[in-house]
Amino acid sequence: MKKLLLIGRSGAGKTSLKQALRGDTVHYQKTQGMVFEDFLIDSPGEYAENHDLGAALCLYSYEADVVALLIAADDDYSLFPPCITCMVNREVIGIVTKIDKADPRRAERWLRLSGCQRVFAVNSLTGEGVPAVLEHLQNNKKPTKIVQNKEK
Ligand SMILES: Nc1nc2c(ncn2[C@@H]2O[C@H](COP(=O)(O)OP(=O)(O)OP(=O)(O)O)[C@@H](O)[C@H]2O)c(=O)[nH]1
Ligand SMILES: [Mg+2]
Repeated sequence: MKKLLLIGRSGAGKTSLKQALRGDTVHYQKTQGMVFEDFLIDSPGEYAENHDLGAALCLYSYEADVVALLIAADDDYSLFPPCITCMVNREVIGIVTKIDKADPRRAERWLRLSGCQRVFAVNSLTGEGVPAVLEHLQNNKKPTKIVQNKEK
């Protein structure tokens, strides 16, 4: 299973998605610091909302195989600037959360503008869309190792 780092503003639904991905009961729990559990790394929304802490997220991405940028379907704005995915050297996927609350297409467009080529849509409360994220983490092959030619 590839390790996933969840990034998004406070209330975007990162912890709820983490709980749904782990098969736990989804319940509200404010994230107070970086949380490492199994194949998931959960971050507090404040990291994405604060410029200096945002830089720390780039460093945490080294702990992950895949980075997920989350935007809720009913969010009024996106925190993520265009083409931001190049700031990390990991695969970056987009995840639209709370698809039960609004049309997910606007959030999906923001995520694509930020550089996410693959965008998932989930409702963590019902589990809709969650298996597709799990499948992506299972199926995704690890990057090919660069093997240097041995000198003769
Ligand atoms: N309707 C609906 N509500 C959701 C969904 N996902 C999360 N929520 C609710 O959104 C609120 C915030 O969710 P969290 O998962 O705590 O958000 P977070 O991104 O972890 O927030 P921080 O820990 O503050 O960074 C909670 O009340 C959740 O129940 C969803 O898919 N649908
Ligand atoms: Mg949280």
